[in-house]
Amino acid sequence: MRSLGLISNAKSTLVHTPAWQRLLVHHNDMKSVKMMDLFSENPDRFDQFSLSFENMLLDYSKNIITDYTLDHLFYLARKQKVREFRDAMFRGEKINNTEGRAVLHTALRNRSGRPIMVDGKDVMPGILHELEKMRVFTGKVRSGEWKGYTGKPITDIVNIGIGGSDLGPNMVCRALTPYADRLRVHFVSNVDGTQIENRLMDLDAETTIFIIASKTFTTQETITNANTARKWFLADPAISEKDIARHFVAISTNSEAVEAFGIDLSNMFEFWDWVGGRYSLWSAIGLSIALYVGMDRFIEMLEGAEAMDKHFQNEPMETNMPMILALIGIWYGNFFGAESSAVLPYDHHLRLLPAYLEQADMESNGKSVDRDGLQTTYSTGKVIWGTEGINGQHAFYQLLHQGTRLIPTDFIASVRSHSCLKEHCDILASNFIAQTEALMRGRNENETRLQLRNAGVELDEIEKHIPHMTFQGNQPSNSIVLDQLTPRSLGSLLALYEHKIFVQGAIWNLNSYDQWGVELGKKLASNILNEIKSGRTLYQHDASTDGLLDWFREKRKEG
Ligand code: G6Q
Repeated sequence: MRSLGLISNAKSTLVHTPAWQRLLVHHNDMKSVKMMDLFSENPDRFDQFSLSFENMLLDYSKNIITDYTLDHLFYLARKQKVREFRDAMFRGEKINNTEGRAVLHTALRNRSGRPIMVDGKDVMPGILHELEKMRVFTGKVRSGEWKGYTGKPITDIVNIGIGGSDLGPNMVCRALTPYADRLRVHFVSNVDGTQIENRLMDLDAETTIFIIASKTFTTQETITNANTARKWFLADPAISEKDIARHFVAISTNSEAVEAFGIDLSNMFEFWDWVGGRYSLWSAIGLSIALYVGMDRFIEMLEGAEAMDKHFQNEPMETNMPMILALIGIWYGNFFGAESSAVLPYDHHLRLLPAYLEQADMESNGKSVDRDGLQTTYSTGKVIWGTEGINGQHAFYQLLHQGTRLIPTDFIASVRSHSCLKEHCDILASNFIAQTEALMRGRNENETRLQLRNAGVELDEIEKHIPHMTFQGNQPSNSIVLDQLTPRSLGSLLALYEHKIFVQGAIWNLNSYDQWGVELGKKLASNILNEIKSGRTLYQHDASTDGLLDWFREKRKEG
């Protein structure tokens, strides 16, 4: 295993390797190639550059790639020992080298009974125990057997968490809404009091359970919101501290802090330091999901993810979906200079997926020092962004079609919608397919001229319009098509992206599982909080920071 490096300011030599250099040369040959020409030359291009996994299709033919491109990328992956590194992760080796931790979200969905060892101990019994505890608890709450302090069954669940303890469960609950049957589930993450105030306004303390989801149980936003929820709950004089046990549960790795907060340890669901926050929805952090759709559905989601894990482990690179997606991303980011990549789900239920993937990808691979402590001299994680595709069409797609940047896109859709409005489904599907076609085809001058002529536009007007109405095209996209969005297919889709992120991190030789970059802001915020509360300047800042602080203090004084 690669170890923690000791050299500072030294640079990675990745870009000087023959594998990288080959790709640079190949890029020179490919940079002016038009995808439309590649399709004209090869009628089998779709078959050649598409893959299926269970009922999922990945069409990656609308990319500026040939067989040679992939060969060069596979060579890079072999040289970077991606497969060896993958196997080390699945074995439970401590590949999170800066924190000395294993990375085992895959163990959370290991349904095979195979032991997985960390520090000489099999982690599977603990995982199965927590899953069973989740089954019992969710069964009781969902059936109405679990009663609130006045004896009424529970109707509402509020998950209080942030980042990895919020984005995953929130996104999955929205994605699986068609499977929800009994309970309403809400998410509070922001320390902006408006969010929790608005949420509590509609809730009844008698029938609400709060899940305090925090791996560390020290996160300021979560603990502040949890305290506010507890105060709100205890506001009624008829409620006593002992009633907390029926209305507050915790999910954490930190039992002391949970107990200190006043939550009975029998109401605590455990997970482990080898589960990264942004990879934790498969653990008890997914409790809100299991309450919402039931434990059987939650397990189906784990099984879908496990199936993708096996695919990732066992398929050769040439037919390995996460590998292919990752390598195509490297091709654009490192050789074409693409700075961002858009995720565009054509499925209303997947509307939170872009936000979830922003964290999963950018917190994992937004790094400029490699795992050996060497400065990267190449671009790493791209900016990931997006929204529901169909809404985006009426907002930012202009830039995708006619802007100055290359922005590779992932289009995601389901063949069978959960909506029974057929007309809507057909329109959605046609837009999904048409957009990838339009991005690739573009429209040349002659086509534009013809269209304007057919529309009866005057000749001199036509020439004025042409520069504005031609599209260069050649904008690449991947299309991922699910048969239907189910717990299983969602599990596979999310694992696909997790492994894509893993492969890219391995190629760039990053530790994708730490997040030191988020620490400094937290530390400085704590200093400034002291200064806001005390009204005194306690730390040295720059003029801008001092100016902002004074502005806040003065304006607050003014009332
Ligand atoms: C995820 C990050 C981060 C984390 C939150 C919440 O990988 O570490 O998003 O999940 O900061 O942390 P806690 O769960 O400890 O409250």
